[in-house]
Amino acid sequence: MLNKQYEAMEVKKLKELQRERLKWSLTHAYNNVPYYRQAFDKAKFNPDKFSSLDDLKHVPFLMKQTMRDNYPFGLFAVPMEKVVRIHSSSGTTGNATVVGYTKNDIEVWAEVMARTIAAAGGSEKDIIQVAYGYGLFTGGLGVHYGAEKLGATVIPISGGNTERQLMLIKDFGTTMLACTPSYAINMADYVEKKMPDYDFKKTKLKAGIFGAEPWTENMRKEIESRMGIDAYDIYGLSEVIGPGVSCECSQKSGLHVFEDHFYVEVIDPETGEVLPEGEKGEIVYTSLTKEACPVIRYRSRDITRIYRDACKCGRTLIKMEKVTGRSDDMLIIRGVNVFPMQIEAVLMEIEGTEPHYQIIVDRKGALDDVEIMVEVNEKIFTDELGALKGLAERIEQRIRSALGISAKITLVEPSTLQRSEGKAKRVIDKRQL
Ligand code: DLL
Repeated sequence: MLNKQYEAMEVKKLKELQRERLKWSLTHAYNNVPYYRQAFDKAKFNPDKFSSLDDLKHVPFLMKQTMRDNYPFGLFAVPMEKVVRIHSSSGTTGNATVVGYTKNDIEVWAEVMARTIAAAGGSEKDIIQVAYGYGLFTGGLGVHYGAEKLGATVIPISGGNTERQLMLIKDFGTTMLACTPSYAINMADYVEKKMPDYDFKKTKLKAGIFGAEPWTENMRKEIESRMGIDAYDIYGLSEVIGPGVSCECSQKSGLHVFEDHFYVEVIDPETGEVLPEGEKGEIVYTSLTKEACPVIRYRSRDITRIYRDACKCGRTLIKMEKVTGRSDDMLIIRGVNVFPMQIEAVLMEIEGTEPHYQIIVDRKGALDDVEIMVEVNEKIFTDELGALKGLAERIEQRIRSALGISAKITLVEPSTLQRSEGKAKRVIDKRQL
């Protein structure tokens, strides 16, 4: 553990620290950002009177739309001369939002990312290949600064150029890989198809820190066995800081939230009601130390639950469950709520399918129509037609019984679907609702 003082703080003390920092953050936002001043006034919330964590429930939520309405710098709480960096979200759902960082914000970000890498077993002895994209996306530079702060050696290769990635892993003795889980699978596929002499197990690669998109336990198993490494989930969002909001530890069961910098609540996405710990809902973030772009009760749309357990790693920080979907990428198909991850989980359990799929939703007349394109492995594909048909039927049945929807399954040859070097695009929704 990199920073025992905060990561293993006694919970009572931690809550007291959060209360103090929250008061500062609320006041800072109120005094410096017109949006917060108006929103707090309207809700009759006076930050001077804030006294317990529980009071936060009276504060209005910050919606993504408000961030967009204030494009580009309308929610900044410091003058531009204090802002040393700008990032922007990848805009998976609509327009990108813009965030800024002061020197101190960058320092905090490096700290939480250094802790993240350490939680995955990293230290100054490691050589970390950063294959997240560099640029406005927070993945590349986020991991980069964290790795340098830890004292590790950074290979800032950014995303793409798979053959070169693989070559550097071998030649530079990379020990840790940082990229999206879908890109990790993409690398493993590349080796299988194009580099028969390459063997991950003969390289020094021992671990990966994967995130920026949802991925299942089965996908973890697949990455771990094909690359011969330990795969850790890391999570974050640009609006809150970037990667470095939460991460898995050696236990790989839930992601510890860096609660000394971020306060989390889970709410019912329909009513906005705060849910008790352990219940599933939408996670909401409040920054405790951020200077340039404080976020107060930011509705992330990510669905998870939070809980505190006695983790064997020694951290006392609250955990969040792996994020398996967003309330805004939930598909409603003929009235049934479906998350792409549920489809992935079914596919990964069926022998012969590959973790590459695309869900195409369309409307035929008045009804939703779903087609799932699934890649199958070479062996199945070269078998006789009957085997393919049987497989498609099995997938159809499993999807029907697990999710309650009927979908047309189209099996396609290996390597047909477009590969991603960053976040994978799983859903094409052609419905004009
Ligand atoms: O994706 C930050 C990041 C970079 C995280 C590298 C981890 C590694 P955004 O582009 O703003 O920021 O997208 C944030 O991506 O609200 C989630 O819906 C999703 N997401 C991020 N990490 C995970 C994860 C970065 N580990 C949005 N599991 C978030 C599931 C994730 N979803």
